[in-house]
Amino acid sequence: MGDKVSAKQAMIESGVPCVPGSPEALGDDDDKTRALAAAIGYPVIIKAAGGGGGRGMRVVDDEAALLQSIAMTKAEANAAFGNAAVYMEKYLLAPRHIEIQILADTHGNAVWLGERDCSMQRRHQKIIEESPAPGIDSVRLAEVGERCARACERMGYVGAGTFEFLFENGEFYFIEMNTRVQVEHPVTEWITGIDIVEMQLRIAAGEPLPWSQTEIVCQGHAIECRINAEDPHSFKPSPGVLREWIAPSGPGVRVDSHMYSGYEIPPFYDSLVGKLITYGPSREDAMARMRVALGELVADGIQTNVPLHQQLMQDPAFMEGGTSIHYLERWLADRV
Ligand code: MV4
Repeated sequence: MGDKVSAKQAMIESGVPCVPGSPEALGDDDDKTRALAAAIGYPVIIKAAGGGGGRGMRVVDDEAALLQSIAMTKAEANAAFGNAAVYMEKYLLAPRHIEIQILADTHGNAVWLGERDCSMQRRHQKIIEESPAPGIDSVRLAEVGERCARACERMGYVGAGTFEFLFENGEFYFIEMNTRVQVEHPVTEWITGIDIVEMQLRIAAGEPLPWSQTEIVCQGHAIECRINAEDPHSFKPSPGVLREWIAPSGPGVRVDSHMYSGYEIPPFYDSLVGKLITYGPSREDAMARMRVALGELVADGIQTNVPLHQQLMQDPAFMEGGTSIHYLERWLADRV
């Protein structure tokens, strides 16, 4: 099938914890569908099997809205993905988005490289990611990480991959797998000392993974702020000539960007123009370095979201750690 329903089935078989829901795509038996939703408990969410990244989903609050919501999601899914199949899950109200990085070689071995907290997002665009995820029990995390690595071995997965979870009340719920290197991979590189892109190339060349799981050690804390060329209030893209660009640098600071003074940001792409990553022995150290680095960054001639990052790095809830996937949108709505 190659869709999210079969991905979820594979995870259940490998003992990766999933959101309670329909074991298969929803069928035409309305009584069965209603009974399923009642058993899961409202609110439920209807998701397109061929969807992803937040498209093709609908939350259903009660039975009165169930069948019509399913019909609408199916019609949208068919139009958008050419696949009308939908499935049902319990809707988690305020989860965090935690993901686990894995590497798998062509010799049947896989390891997991810790987790990332990517909860700070707006409209399914992440803006801050960090590793480790604040306040998560390391024993439970290791159990889930092990299951992800074993799932890769069972599936014959090769390369870098990410298991996405929702995390609520101390439990992990698998939602999707990303079969690629992701924007936020630098935070994992920093705390593990492993170059993920180098490893993709070595894996593709047929080399075996050079370490066993016990040799993978996560140390310190890394935070990434995505630098977007956009109005920090309206989020309207801000392309144009970057008159002056000064990237911060120094111990515990990494900048991944193609920017230079005089560069013209074209209007055709998304607004991500750089990634600012800081590292420290503790989360507080990484945040302190991020505050200094954000203050040193110069991007004249265009607007960026640096002021937004500066506010968030001083926000009490972010500083405490553990904010949900809804935090940023609510924070923006309350902002003056
Ligand atoms: C959910 C959910 C709550 N409960 N599934 C959104 C994108 C897609 N990857 C899955 N998504 C969600 N699935 C259940 N059962 C809430 C979301 C969700 C979300 C997830 C991760 C990051 C940001 C999000 C923003 C809104 C909703």
